[in-house]
Amino acid sequence: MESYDTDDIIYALATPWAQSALAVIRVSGEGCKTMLANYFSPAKALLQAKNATLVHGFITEGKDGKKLDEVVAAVYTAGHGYTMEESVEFTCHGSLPGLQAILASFKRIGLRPAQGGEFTFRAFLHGRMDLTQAEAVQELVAAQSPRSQAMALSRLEGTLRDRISGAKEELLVVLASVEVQLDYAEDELDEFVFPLERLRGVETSLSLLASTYKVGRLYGQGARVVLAGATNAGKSSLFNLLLKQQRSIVSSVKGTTRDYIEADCSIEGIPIRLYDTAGLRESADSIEVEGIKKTEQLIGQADLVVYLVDSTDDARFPEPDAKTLLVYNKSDLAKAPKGSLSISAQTGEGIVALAHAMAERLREGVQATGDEQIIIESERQHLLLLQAREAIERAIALVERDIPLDIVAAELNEAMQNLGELTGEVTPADILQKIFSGFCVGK
Ligand SMILES: Nc1nc2c(ncn2[C@@H]2O[C@H](COP(=O)(O)OP(=O)(O)O)[C@@H](O)[C@H]2O)c(=O)[nH]1
Ligand SMILES: [Mg+2]
Repeated sequence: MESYDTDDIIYALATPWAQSALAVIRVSGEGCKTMLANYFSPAKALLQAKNATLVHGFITEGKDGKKLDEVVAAVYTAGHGYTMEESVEFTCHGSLPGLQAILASFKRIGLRPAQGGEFTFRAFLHGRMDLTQAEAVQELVAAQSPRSQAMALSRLEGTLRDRISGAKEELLVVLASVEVQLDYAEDELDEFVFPLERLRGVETSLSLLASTYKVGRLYGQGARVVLAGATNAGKSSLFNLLLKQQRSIVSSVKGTTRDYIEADCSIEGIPIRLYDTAGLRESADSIEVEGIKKTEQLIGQADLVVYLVDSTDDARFPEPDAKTLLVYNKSDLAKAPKGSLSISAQTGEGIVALAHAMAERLREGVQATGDEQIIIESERQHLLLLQAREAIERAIALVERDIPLDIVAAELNEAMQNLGELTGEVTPADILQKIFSGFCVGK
């Protein structure tokens, strides 16, 4: 992947490549208004447009040239708009031939097609947002559940950025007092009292934030749920029933019944990837053996296994572990043991309770803490929060053991470094590139 250039004019279709009523093409970079005015009618209207104004007109192939589309251009001058660069956003008709002609024309006149994440990268570079907000843009676009969409929107507004800034300020106060102490010989100052409570406050705040990762991940990235059990237990019936009942937002079914089938749905707001697997039983059939191997692999990677038992059969089944939900099927034919989860994949009896039990099991131990509205879902952020917290814990331990202050200061600086990486102030260029180039619209 090439590294981003930041002083040329870039363009991209910001909406999906598909027939639609409207489509948006973005252009950003110094001088783009003047450049585009040569291919716009009325040219003067675009040239003279003030910041954040709309201009109605036509994109053309050149002065007096062929009209390519009738559009509305939203114009931003430097220091404004999404990228904080001079930029124009064309709302065009969502006609594929029309869009193709415009995009080809923009390329021909020397604009550069933007790479993934490049507009947001420029927005970040120009101080429009910090790294947590830039990441929130991608998380917002990619959100699979209303809850994760709301959490991303809150981070985009800067709630996470502000929380981290607050922690950094506190840390800085502690560091400053330590450094003053280090700058003067001990006997020159009154007895130094380390601001331990202040440091513990920062530690608590970072701990709380890090602990929200489990919730954020559950609602953001969702969970893998595997339907397992003997052949004929009713796995495929349950699979179909769950998909129908839970109104899958996206449903991508692939694979074969011999292997496994997967589909996406949502249960109580948790995005679920559901797997229907081959029956777990002894077999000599080589294709089936392969299927069973796959099933075992899927179970290994699952967040939750719904193990179906045929109530009409006294089949053996595994001792349920923490991630296995034992469910008795065919309640219409036979009674399940008392107190067990019992359903009929045929009549639908007990399915709502099962879906709830699945959601409850997935949420176990991942409840958000009280008023904590800021929830993180990025593994990168989680890791840096943990590292910062650990450095602070080490600093606290050193202070408690009366270890010299310069060693304490080194740990505090380490924590500052971690938090600076989190918000993007001191994030290495290659990591930035990796983060932004992972951004994309649609799939
Ligand atoms: N009566 C009854 N039959 C069921 C129920 N669930 C599944 N079946 C039947 O059991 C057979 C095996 O079901 P299937 O879903 O293919 O099981 P799988 O092999 O585990 O995928 C089919 O004939 C289903 O119609 C149920 O709850 N009640
Ligand atoms: Mg089946």
